[in-house]
Amino acid sequence: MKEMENTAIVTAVHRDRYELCLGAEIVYGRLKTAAFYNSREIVMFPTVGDHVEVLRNADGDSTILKVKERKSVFMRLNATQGLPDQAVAANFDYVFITMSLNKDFHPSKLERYLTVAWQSGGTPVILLTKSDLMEDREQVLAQVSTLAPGVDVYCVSSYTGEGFLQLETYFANGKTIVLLGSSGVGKSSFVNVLMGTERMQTSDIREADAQGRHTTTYKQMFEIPDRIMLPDKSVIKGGGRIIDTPGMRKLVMGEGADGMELTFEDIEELASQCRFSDCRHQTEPGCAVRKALEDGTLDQRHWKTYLSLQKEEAYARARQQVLARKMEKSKRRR
Ligand SMILES: Nc1nc2c(ncn2[C@@H]2O[C@H](COP(=O)(O)OP(=O)(O)O)[C@@H](O)[C@H]2O)c(=O)[nH]1
Ligand SMILES: [Mg+2]
Ligand SMILES: [Zn+2]
Repeated sequence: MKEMENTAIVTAVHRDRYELCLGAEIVYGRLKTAAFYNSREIVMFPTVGDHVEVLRNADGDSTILKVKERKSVFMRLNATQGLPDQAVAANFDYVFITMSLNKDFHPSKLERYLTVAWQSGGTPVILLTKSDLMEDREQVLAQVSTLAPGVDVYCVSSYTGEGFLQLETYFANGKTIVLLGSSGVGKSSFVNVLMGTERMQTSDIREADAQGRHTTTYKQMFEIPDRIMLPDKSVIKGGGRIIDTPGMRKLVMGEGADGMELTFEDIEELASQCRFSDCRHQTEPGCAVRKALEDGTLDQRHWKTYLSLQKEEAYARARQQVLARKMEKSKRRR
């Protein structure tokens, strides 16, 4: 038996077994028990996109020793109190926020996705899907560009191939895209066009499943081929990787206010004009936010989204502090 230490990328997670891309090979790995389960410290468990240190085993499953530091990540709230939140996807460069224009488009949803995307460490890009069903897109496009200044927006259709050519710039070796969006907006169909085959199940198939089985927990990273053939048989340049995941609903707002600031620049700007620097925008005199709400220059709905996201952020920070304290304690016990 020959063993070697290497760095691999996690491409899929199946219960306790991890699919790993090691150089040009696909191998499988399991977690080293002593490093992950018997550790007194809080450890990061691998997720799709993670770079991990592995002990390569030529005869069977390799051993995952450690998760390397992440450059970007989406976290999901852990239902069990006191346990760390779970990573959903990691190390992506672009976050494709997907919303289908026929049913799914809501300004507050877009603001929430944008905030989560900015905080993740990736760069948001907006994909308005199912453009073949869309009759009047001008109004929505105008709304999107006000809500997301400086963010690139594309209308795409996986049925006709519209919009894919403009996305060529994001398909590049060494770059990874993650899809963010509600179920049913066409994420898996999008991946299937890039891959040229039905790599991900789409909801058509799921609905046809007589047993009503749920395959929705499936997440995977794919290598995008160098050349992509669109439904109209035209060919565009591909490259890089894409992560499709169905579990992007309960994403947690991370620590730090960067994402909030970028999505709610207008509110931060107003708040800086309040008479008191610690104004809570309630009953304080000289409050610029309340004035703007009263005269209509600040949209009520936009303000409400901001408030609810801010609460979550405070919550995330409190959680983080509890975990940090726990970690400190466990270190001192050693
Ligand atoms: N008209 C139209 N329907 C689409 C398009 N992309 C996906 N769909 C349909 O939308 C449904 C959900 O697609 P799916 O890819 O499973 O969405 P996901 O849940 O985001 O992965 C399926 O019935 C698809 O056939 C598109 O570009 N145009
Ligand atoms: Mg899907
Ligand atoms: Zn104020």
